[in-house]
Formats: sequence, C-alpha cells, structure tokens
Amino acid sequence: MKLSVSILFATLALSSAFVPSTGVASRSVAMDLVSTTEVTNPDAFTKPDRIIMEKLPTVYVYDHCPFCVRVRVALGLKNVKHIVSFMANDDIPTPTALVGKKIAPIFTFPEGDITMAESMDIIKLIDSDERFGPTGILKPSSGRTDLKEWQKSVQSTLRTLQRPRYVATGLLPEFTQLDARHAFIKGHQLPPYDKPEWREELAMEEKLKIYAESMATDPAPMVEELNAKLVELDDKVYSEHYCTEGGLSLDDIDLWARLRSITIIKGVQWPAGLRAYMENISELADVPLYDELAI
Ligand SMILES: N[C@@H](CCC(=O)N[C@@H](CS)C(=O)NCC(=O)O)C(=O)O
Repeated sequence: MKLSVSILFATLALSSAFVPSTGVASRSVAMDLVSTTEVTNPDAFTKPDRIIMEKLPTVYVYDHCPFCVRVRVALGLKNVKHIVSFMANDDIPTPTALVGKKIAPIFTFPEGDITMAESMDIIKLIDSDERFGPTGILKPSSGRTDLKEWQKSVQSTLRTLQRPRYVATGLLPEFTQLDARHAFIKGHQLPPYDKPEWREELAMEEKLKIYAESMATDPAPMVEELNAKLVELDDKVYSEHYCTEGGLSLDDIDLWARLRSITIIKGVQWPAGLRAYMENISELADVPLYDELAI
C-alpha cells in the first residue's frame, strides 16, 4: 500500500460506531490533530450532508450478499438515511411481489415511485438523482483488471471458508431460521462441486453433511493461503481510503463489498494497510464488518 496515514489510529474506529461520521477529513478531533495528510489530500472523500427524506428509501438485502453490500455502501457514502430490510433466505413472496423474482438487492424509493433490482443500476440512480444529495460523488470504475483477477484467484478458497460460516453463525438475519439456512445450503455449492452437480446430483442430506464436514475441518491451511493472498492484494490497494489512485470509486464499492465477507472467517491476518482500508470504509459507509461474529 503506497499511502500510509492513519494506521496508528485505527482503534478510533471502535468508538466511532457511536458518533455520526461526517467525512474523512473531519472524522474526529483526534483525527484532525494527527492526520494532516488527509486534510491536504485533494482526493480525500468528503461525505455530503445527511439526507433524511420523509418517506425513507428501503434496500431489501441478505446481509452476506456482496451485491447488497454495494448498495448499502453507496447509500452510506451518500449519507442517505434508509431502511435496510433483511429478507429471510427462503423468502420468495417478498422479492417476487417487488420485482417478480427471488433476488437481492432490491431498492424501493416511495417518493419517486421506484422499485428496482441490479446493484450497479441502483447505485447509478442514487448517484445521479439530486434527491439523494450531490451527484457524481463516486468516481467511475477504473476498468482495472488486476483487482478482478485477484478476486477470481480467491473465489474457490472464499466459497469454501465463507459459505459454511455464513449459515453456521446462526446470527445473520437472513439465516435466523432453519428453513432459511437449508434454502441457502440447497442452492450454494461448496468446492469442488460445481453448481449443476450440486443442484442436480446431491441429495439434501449429502449437502448438509458436506457443510457440516467443512465446518469441522481445520481451516488453518486455507487461512494461511488466504493470508498470503491478502498480502498480494495489499500491494494493489492504493491507500487506506480507496483502492485506485484518484479517490473513492466504484472500484471500492465492488472490492470492499467482497472483502467484507472475509471478516466472517476467524484468524485471518490482514496486512495493516488493508485492514485500515476495511475499517475506514466500514466507518464511512456505516456498514459493519463481521469481526464480532467471526468463526
Ligand atoms: N447482478 C445482480 C446480482 C444479484 C444476485 O445475484 N443476488 C443473489 C444474492 S447474493 C441472489 O439474490 N440470488 C438469488 C437467490 O438467492 O435465490 C446485482 O448486481 O444486483
């Protein structure tokens, strides 16, 4: 990571859960005193004023869903008060009534009579419509392929580690009840199975057994592998505040949403700069990491 600013003060994020976050440069008195680089950084992200509409927009989500996290981060960065409605993972009627099929995220905006799916379309709308505050505050995607390639390179490892943990915590809102956990397991393969094999060739009892065995397996070797991949990623992430030179962009919306899921895995060692990146965007967007639930 090239820019090193506030890692020494990462612990501030702990207390910041209790105070409104009004922008990187004015996050707290302590931060102002120690973090002069931020104040002079022309690319620093300034969070706009809080927007509280009479009828709040709602985003229907699953907590673990990275596409849903993208929208939550965008609304958080735009400082738009909104309702986060967590659907159960086996709830078909709610999304179907809204957009005709089981999908998340779904965004509803009563003032504009808007109901829509597709995370990037939703984000495009909220960053181009003045009712959601100053427009164009999220820089466009850079088109970088290295971040996408990195994500692809860890896909199998992350599926193996994350998927059983999402359901095993029993604490994610979409998995509060057994039916919902089973619906997820039914549809989400664990490596080395591919989706068609998982869907068509395995009985439910077999799937449950594979998930249980996966949780019972020592994760240490895979976590080691992941730790090394995070060191690799740390070099690709430009600063503790955004991943691509020039400022906070849709690259961050995509990358951070994916990385957040990793925090469900206990014992991962984050390089200091990357960890600060995770905490900074978590605080700025008001979307929590999973640290307290990690298993
Ligand atoms: N392209 C969509 C993808 C959304 C998506 O695949 N969401 C998953 C959850 S992570 C989903 O709802 N899958 C259907 C299901 O769970 O039944 C977007 O970016 O919003």
